[in-house]
Amino acid sequence: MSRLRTPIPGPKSLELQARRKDAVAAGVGSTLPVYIDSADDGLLIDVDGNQLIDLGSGIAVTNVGNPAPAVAEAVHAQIDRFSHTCFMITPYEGYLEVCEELNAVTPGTHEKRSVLFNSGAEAVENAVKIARHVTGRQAVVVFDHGYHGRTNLTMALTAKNMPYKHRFGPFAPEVYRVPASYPLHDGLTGAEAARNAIAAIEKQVCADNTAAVVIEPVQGEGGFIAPAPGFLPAIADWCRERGVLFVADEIQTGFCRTGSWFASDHEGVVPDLITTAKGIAGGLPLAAVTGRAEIMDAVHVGGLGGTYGGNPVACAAALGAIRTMRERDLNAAARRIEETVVGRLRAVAEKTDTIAEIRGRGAMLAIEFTERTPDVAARVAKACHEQGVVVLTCGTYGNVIRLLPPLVIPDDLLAEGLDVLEGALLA
Ligand code: PLZ
Repeated sequence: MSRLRTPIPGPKSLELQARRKDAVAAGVGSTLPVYIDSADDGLLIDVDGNQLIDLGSGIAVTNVGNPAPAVAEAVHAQIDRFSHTCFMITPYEGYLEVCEELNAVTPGTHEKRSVLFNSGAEAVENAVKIARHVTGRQAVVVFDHGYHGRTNLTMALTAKNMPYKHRFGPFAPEVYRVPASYPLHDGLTGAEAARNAIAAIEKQVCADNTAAVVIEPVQGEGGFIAPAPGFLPAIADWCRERGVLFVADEIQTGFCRTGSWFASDHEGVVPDLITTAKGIAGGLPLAAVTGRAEIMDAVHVGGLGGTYGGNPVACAAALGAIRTMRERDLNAAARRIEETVVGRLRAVAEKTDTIAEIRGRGAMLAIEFTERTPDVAARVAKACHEQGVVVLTCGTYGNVIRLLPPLVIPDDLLAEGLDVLEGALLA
């Protein structure tokens, strides 16, 4: 393929990979140890001059492109003015503007407030802090296949042991896990799956002890699992009736990824609190909790914060990213990507019995293989990587290939990436 100049990884990447072993802790992995030198909307260019087609967006981060002109411009302008003051010491307008945008674009027209952090895990931790504080209850309910981060509390919220939790315990208490809706595996309607989840909550904890239900509206790391229609609204209704806060973790699904601003929008679900990160700032570290004003304002002054939360450069990047989402109508772009990819992959699935399902929403799409072991997904991913196409795997059973292209990916580049994937699937 003309985009590749060397085998993958190339000689310079191999050199860096050897150097890395003596410098970087072994516990942090890399899906594809190809060292990146620059990027160009949908392409990652490595140190050997190879052009890789990016169908991962750095795990749903560079939704607006990489580098996105509006993000780069805003970052340059801000870093020349000031890099940091600490919002808790002397505030600045950019933080306010990001909160105003978040309050406007997140589901629901009620009055909202936001608070900014650095990473998704930190946002989830803080959503739980706020929920416990305002309800005076301690229990947090999460779901099978859920993923919420790698800090101590969020490891407890995360379902999968390996690699996230293995030998990292003890974990935070008062976390209860209940069945999710996984249509391919459980064959249940949304209402049936919700009844099971609610019955489990009532048996194991009871609403009176429950501060929050924390849920990804489309589960990400767990396998790109969209719940059966009706599941999310039924859980949200139960929460509302019982005074339990419904917390949507939209860290992977947010900011146009699923073809609407947030995945909760697809079923008209209005969360009490919503956590965001990843796509919010076009690659700079920023995260947020947004929620009902009366909940968010219930916490005492000084109870929320952090040195870098809402860093001015990250805020400038977020404003550039959100402007790009509006100007380029990236919700529509995500829906077009869905049409293209699903159409092509469903045709491929007809030709092989290794594929159990093609699914997803917008540009958050997945192939689940029939075998509930990682073998086929790993083989397909490896074949794609060797041909310069970055795809990721996921799933409780590791048997899912996920696609998260930047929403601005040119049509011909997406088609080229899919050609390679199709070849790998049918090999
Ligand atoms: N909630 C729904 O998807 C991050 C992490 C992959 P941080 N997902 C990718 C890995 O192996 O670490 C994520 C998410 C959802 C929370 C998080 C955590 O966000 O910014 O990685 O802390």
